[in-house]
Amino acid sequence: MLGSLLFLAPLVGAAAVDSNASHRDCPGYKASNVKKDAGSLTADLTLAGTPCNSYGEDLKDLKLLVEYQTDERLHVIIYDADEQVYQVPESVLPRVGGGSGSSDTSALEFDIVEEPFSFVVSRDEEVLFNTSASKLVFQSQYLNLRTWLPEDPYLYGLGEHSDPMRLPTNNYTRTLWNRDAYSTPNGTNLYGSHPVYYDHRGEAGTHGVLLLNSNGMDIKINRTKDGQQYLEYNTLGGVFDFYFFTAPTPKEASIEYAKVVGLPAMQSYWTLGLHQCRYGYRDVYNVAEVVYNYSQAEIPLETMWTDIDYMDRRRVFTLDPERFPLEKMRELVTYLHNHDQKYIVMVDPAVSVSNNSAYTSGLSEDVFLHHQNGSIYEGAVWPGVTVFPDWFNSNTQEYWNAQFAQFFNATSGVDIDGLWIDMNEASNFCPYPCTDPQAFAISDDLPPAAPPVRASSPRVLPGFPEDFQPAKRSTAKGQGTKGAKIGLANRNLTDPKYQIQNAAGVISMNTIQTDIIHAEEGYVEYDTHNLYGTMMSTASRDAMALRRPDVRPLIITRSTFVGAGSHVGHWLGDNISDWEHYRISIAQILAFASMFQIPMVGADVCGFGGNTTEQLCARWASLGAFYTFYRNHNEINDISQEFYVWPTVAESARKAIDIRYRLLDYIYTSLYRQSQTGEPFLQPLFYLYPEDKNTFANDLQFFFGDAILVSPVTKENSTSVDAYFPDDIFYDWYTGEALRGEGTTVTLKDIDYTHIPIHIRGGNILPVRVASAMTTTEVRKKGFELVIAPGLDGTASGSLYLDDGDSVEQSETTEITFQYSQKNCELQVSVENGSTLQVNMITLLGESGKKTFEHGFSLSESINLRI
Ligand code: MIG
Repeated sequence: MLGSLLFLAPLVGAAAVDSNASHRDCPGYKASNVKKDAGSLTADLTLAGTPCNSYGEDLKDLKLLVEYQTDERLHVIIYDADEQVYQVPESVLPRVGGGSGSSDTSALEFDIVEEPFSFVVSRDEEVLFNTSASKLVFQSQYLNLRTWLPEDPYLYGLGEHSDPMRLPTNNYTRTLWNRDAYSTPNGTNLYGSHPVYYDHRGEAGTHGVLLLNSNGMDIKINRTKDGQQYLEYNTLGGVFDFYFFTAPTPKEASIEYAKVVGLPAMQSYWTLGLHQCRYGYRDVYNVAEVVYNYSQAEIPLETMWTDIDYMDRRRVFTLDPERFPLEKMRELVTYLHNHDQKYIVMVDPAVSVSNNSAYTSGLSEDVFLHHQNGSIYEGAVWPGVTVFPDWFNSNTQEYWNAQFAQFFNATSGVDIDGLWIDMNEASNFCPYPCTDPQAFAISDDLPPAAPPVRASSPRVLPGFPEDFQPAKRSTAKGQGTKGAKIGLANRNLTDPKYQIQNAAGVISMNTIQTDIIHAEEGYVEYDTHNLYGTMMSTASRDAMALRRPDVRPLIITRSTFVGAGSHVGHWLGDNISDWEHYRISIAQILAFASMFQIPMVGADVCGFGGNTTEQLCARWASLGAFYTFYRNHNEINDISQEFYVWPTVAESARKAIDIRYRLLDYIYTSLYRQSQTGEPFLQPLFYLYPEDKNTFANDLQFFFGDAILVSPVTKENSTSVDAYFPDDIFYDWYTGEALRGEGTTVTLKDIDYTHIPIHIRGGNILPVRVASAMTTTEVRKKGFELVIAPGLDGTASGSLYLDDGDSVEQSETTEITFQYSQKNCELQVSVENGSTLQVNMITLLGESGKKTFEHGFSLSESINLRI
């Protein structure tokens, strides 16, 4: 198989370029013309000596702009005076203004040192960021900036990676360059780029630093020879576009981040149900059989998925006529819809050049990427030779819409309910320079392609001078245009001198060639590679929204960039069915959900690559029930791992789904809140106990909303877990038994393979459905049990948000808050607006066990109840 060959390829190119040697001799900059007013500061920066030109040419004239955007947020941008250097386009990440901040009232203070230029950001006299650690380097193909950090800091973020949640502080390099990263090895660059870190300083607060830059980069966290801690950016271009934000707690810091990158998209209620997928379902009957098996096993299945198997020789927007014929596909979808179930398929960005309408119409609309000589750029992916949509081309959205409208047509096509997009780093099997994709595709045994229809590219006239040759299609265009921020001209776009530690090798390796120039403005792939997946995400979301304008589209993407959560959700890609990946998935979902503001996230449950085991799959079935996005997915050629395959797995899944489904409204309410305010749903322990140092590096337990602590068993063959309980009161989900946390580790015992320890955190009131059901549609019809878990102070509170679960525009929503106080034994229910709430029972947890009041009542207005 082509895939496996590639994946075994040795990691090349983690070349040991010592970034510290050459550029330490660079002259740095001198600031002049410093102007301040209440809300901003500007200065000119001039190269302070002979250029060192270490990895490109030193730019002589820069500008500094500091904006006190709000009292919690500082924008600091260092850019070229000519504004030619590439900046992340506003169309991909709309910028926030501010205007309410001022240097007098700001929690953050900015101080400039003029020569050599450096700056300090501080909070209450405490230095947060101090760039005097080195002289600034701003070259045509290399930026370097180093900040001092306190000794052994608590740093988080900088995704996508599979390293511990708390980042290593010694000799750590986080490379960001989106990559098809089979097996998600730790220490390497993975599918997405999120150059934001959080620095948590306990009581003093938490701040975040976003470097809004999409160029390939190495971020290093290390110590100097004499032991001084630093963080250093080494990027292949772009500008220093920093957002510093601060808050008293990590949770509030995440909220501040959402203000910069956008609030996450709200998902429909059904998307929280169980999803089943695998690569390698051989035909539509096989898919139908899985749906049937789930119902026979009485394991609720909300959404069935199909991988690239459905395609005709793996060409997007086609159906395999024999194995997945249209008529049968439509029957399958109708069956699912009649049973309140959903269907999702995969779409890849690469379009096959074999004769098919997605290719021919894309050609005629000229939406594919071109080489600089005008010929269409070709790579090789699943269907053999492929071309790639250019998301910067303004025709591409319409092209994509049309493909979706036709292929996913409700009356004549495959009427999908959500979308899965893959391979959008973008992934290209054909190794750079990929001079003969056809030969590569054939040699690597890809499915035989029908004779390709080729784009006509301008024919070079041999022997004639350059100016006599046919016009090149994509000349440098916007490159080098003053004020355009599209990129400097005359850069080496495939082989820059500074080599980032891309685990795939050179930057063009197994992706779209980086010297490609995009349509219209003329952005180059070198600068915008990390945006490809996110641009495909928004284009796909818009195409899905056009098909069904009234409902929220679910899009799950593999590649992401800053701000992607406003449009899509993410799955963690090709993990392996082993315990290590099971464990690290927790750190990964926490980073995405809380720190990058992509709350709809999950790992392939039971593991993707390699054969899972009954025990691992049983444990993962229950851990996955506490991811936001809960999907079992498996690789082709691995043993089947649907939850019904083994008895203990089925049992574990049923039990965990029962809890998850009864909590659906709690989840939905929390996600709604995150979509409105940025307050994260999934959270690391330190988000809720920011002053308890024991929680700072804990990435094996987590909070599922504010009220539920999940403490999974993390080791093979173990039936116990050492779980940390902060100084607070917790109640066992199953028994109601109180556990007084004392800031110590408690060994929870006798946890069989079908069980996952869950505790309710004191101080919360949970609206729980009285029973689960086979679909989320049925769950929504059940009444509520209000579970009151008093905190140490004897009070508890909670909330419930209800709407129709699906519509973009809601006609009627209900918001209810609950308040309990032990002192007067009173539960207050405030119905802020909206419809009737059916309460069937109230459960009060306490030191002495649980009390249940079983009288049903319905509420349409606020009341006080004595209980
Ligand atoms: O090169 O579509 O991460 O979930 O099953 C592999 C086949 C392509 C990678 C995805 C995986 C999916 C697989 N895809």
